[in-house]
Amino acid sequence: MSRSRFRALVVLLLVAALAAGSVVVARAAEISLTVVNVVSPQDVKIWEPTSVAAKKGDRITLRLVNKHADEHGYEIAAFGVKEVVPGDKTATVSFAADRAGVFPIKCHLHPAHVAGQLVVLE
Ligand SMILES: [Cu+2]
Repeated sequence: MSRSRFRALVVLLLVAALAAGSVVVARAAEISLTVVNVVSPQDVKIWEPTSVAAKKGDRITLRLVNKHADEHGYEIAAFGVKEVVPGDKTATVSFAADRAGVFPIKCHLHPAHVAGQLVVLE
């Protein structure tokens, strides 16, 4: 193999390695979830599922379905999510889970309404 051909081959392999490397870069996942407002067996109004898990960097979209006649709130204060869902209506919230931790989810209109937590893994 001539010197110039060898050089061309090395450059080609480098470009291929770089291209392959760019494919390996992790891409943030999209999480879409329907959260329904129900009454628990303990007769407490809750959002179900109560807890949402994600990985840092995920984009989360939650479809909030309020099955009750009265309005309820859905708040994840740490991510600026604060939605009031009117009775028998649906609302959608979307945000980026850009930091890891455990963050409370609650109905900000009725503190007695047990909600849950958003768990964002590193
Ligand atoms: Cu409520």
